[in-house]
Amino acid sequence: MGTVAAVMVAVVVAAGLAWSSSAGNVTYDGRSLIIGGQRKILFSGSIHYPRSTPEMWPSLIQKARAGGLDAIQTYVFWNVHEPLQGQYDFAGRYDLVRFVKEIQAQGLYVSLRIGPFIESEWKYGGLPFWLHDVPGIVFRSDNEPFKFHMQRFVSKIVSMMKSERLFASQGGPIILSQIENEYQNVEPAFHAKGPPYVRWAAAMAVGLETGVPWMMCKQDDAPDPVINACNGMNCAETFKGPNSPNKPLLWTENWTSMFQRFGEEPYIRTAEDIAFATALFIARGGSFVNYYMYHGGTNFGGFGSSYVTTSYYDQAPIDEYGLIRQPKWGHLRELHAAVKSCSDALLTGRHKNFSLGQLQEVNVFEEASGKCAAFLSNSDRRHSATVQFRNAVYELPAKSISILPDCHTVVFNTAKVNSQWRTRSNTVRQVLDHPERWGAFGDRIVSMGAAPFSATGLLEQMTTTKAETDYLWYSTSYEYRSRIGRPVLHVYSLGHVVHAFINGVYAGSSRDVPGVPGTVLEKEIALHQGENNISLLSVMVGLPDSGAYLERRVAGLRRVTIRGSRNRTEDLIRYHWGYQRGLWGEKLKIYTQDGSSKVDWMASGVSSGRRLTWFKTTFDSPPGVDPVALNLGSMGKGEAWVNGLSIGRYWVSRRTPNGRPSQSLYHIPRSFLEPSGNLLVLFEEETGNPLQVSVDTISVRGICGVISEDHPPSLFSRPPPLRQRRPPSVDLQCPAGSTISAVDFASFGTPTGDCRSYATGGCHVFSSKAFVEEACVGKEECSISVSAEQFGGGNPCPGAVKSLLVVASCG
Ligand SMILES: *[C@@H]1O[C@H](CO)[C@@H](O)[C@H](O)[C@H]1NC(C)=O
Ligand SMILES: *[C@@H]1O[C@H](CO)[C@@H](O)[C@H](O)[C@H]1NC(C)=O
Ligand SMILES: *[C@@H]1O[C@H](CO)[C@@H](O)[C@H](O)[C@H]1NC(C)=O
Ligand SMILES: *[C@@H]1O[C@H](CO)[C@@H](O)[C@H](O)[C@H]1NC(C)=O
Ligand SMILES: CC(=O)N[C@H]1CO[C@H](CO)[C@@H](O)[C@@H]1O
Repeated sequence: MGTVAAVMVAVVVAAGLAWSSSAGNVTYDGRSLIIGGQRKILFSGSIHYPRSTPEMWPSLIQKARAGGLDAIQTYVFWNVHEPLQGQYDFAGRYDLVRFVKEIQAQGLYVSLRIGPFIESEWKYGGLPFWLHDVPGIVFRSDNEPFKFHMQRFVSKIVSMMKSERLFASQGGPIILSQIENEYQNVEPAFHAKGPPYVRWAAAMAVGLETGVPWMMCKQDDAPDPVINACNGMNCAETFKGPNSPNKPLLWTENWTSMFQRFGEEPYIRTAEDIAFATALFIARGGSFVNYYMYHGGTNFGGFGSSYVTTSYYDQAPIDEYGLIRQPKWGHLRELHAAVKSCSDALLTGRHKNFSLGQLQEVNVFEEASGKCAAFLSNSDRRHSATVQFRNAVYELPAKSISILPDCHTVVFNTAKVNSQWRTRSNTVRQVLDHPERWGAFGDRIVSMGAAPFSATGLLEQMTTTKAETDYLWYSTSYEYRSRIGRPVLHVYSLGHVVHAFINGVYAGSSRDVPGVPGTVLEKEIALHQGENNISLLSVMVGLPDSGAYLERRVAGLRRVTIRGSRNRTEDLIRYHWGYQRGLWGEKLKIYTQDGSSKVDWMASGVSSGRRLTWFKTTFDSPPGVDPVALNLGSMGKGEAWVNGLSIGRYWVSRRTPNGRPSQSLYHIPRSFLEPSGNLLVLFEEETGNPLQVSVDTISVRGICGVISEDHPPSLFSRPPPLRQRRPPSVDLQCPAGSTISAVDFASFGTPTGDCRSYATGGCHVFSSKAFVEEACVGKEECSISVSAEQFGGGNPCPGAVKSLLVVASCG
């Protein structure tokens, strides 16, 4: 075995974080970005300003900084800034300058991905919908109208940043900007109009003279001097590399998880897997890694793209609520510190790699002075490996990389998680179960005669609503004659959901089937002889956000027929249809204080089970500072507002293959709340029951640590394990304001499993639990060394490598 931690290399935790105000002109070479004349290895994380609140920004950025990040990356969201052509909004959650300055205040850099096409699981990929109606426009191609508006917006953002002196060349924090986004994916569809657009976009951006480099991600032929960067899960393995030896290896999106659609389970990417991919990228010469997302946040309002849940990348190192997600956050923090301790060798040393076995490799960075850093990697996904490197023997767990900042001492292995684990839980603070405190208002079922406008045929939904609402009513009048037999209504829609009403009475709904475009409603209906009102509500769950020719996408009803049981089919496509954009309640803004007084709310309607009903109540803020969420587990599908602010779409009735809702808890930022009397309004499309809705708080209740005797000591344990041999320790810490209230499990010996599932093993010191209770209960944090002396001396199982596993609760 290599000398484990006999000499700990001084881990310059602070140096990695402190921003030596040396912002300055940014250039690059084949090794890295060069900021103010200095080469840098940079860790960056995506945080999107409209997906949180200005009140949350300082703490999110502070947690990112404490996690060892050097930079925050964000897209710029065109459609929130210019909702109507020429009318700009940079206030509140959309205050980009404030966000950038907040990052600057905390000493971090900014990577600004202007796009302005951003995808990002965001409505229309970030493009404002009015662009769709610009005559002759073809998005993202060599098309004058598109280029005109793109240049206008990009120039506006650049000049805004310049006038606030935010580019590094002006002493500000922005070190990198991005133009376009993953264009290569769609470029072939534009044929001859693709390549000139790429060249134009690059030249246009470079011409704005920001003094910092531009990059394009997923664009292998990014024109000089624009840097081509990689997005994906495993850039070390899949990326062909920069298209010039003078460009550095940058990774703009290393996915920490995956966004989630309604109907899907969360995607869990382990801390070990992310750390492996990142370490391999650095080992192979990478110099900039951005985690996508570092904090995902919330798709407030209707801004999530098709089917995307309101909660965005909750599995990131900082969760939706702004709480640190462990062990992901802590494991990456250790990785960053370990890599930073190799910075000199990485940036100035000669890079060589050798094979150490069939699936084992070492990457060495060695300076003439003798300074040396090494990354030992084992790509075998199943088996650990024993390798020899410079006269020492190292054990590498399956799919792992060990980092040796002095080419000798292992300070970090990507598969060995030393960070504490945490379990988040929700506590019900108030169930809104008093029927007398609720009011209900049934929205109008729009019949042809009541529709504000009409047209022949079925209109395209997005063009008709201007994408300002999810809802479009289609209604017509149908003359039924019983000789066609029992009627079956057939509706084919490219919207996401359809609700059908016949003569004002609910008749049925449809939603899409995963993997099949469009939704089909087929339902036997009851019709009167003679005239009948057919009212169909087409609902979109977000706009598309990707693909070529986005401007040509269509949605809404495409075909409506009534088929008689005697096989006569009547096509309603050519009928005269009445239309209403949005819901009556939306038009009155009844989710606001003012708007809510415009309708009569019925106390008795709360449990009527009527579809398309608005519900209203008030609630008090839970005391304390824990994040707040609305538990909508008893509802079906719709949208929720608190004090007039949309907290997003909900869709609880859409179950995952395991029968669970994809999302039941919906974040209410504390800044949306008053101490008491908060107006809560729900629009429910189905038959959800508001009397079981609760106001919950979210906190970390469970903590757990596990570590084995032969693990390198934590790079962050206190006091720091510098230059002295200390046994590794389990470090437990409850969130501020709470203490360790109970030890639920503790075993020193050979416990099996990890914090997800565990049991005592063949060797177990019986007093483990009592000992840990003594050391930890009542304290905010505690640290227990993994050594036999600590547990009463003696050696309970000679020869075995022992470990300590502790599971505790915070309260
Ligand atoms: C960047 O370079 C320009 C011209 O070379 C120079 O005027 C400016 O002072 C530099 N900025 C910084 C922050 O060093
Ligand atoms: C050296 O690294 C390159 C990629 O960076 C890789 O393709 C090659 O297999 C490595 N060589 C060895 C011997 O591991
Ligand atoms: C259809 O709707 C109109 C109002 O738009 C109403 O006057 C008429 O009675 C309705 N017909 C039926 C059969 O319900
Ligand atoms: C309607 O057509 C289907 C097949 O197209 C046939 O199976 C069915 O018997 C027909 N029904 C009547 C009432 O003619
Ligand atoms: C959703 C998606 O595109 N995932 C891809 C991310 O990248 C990895 C490899 O880099 C692919 O395997 C995934 O399919």
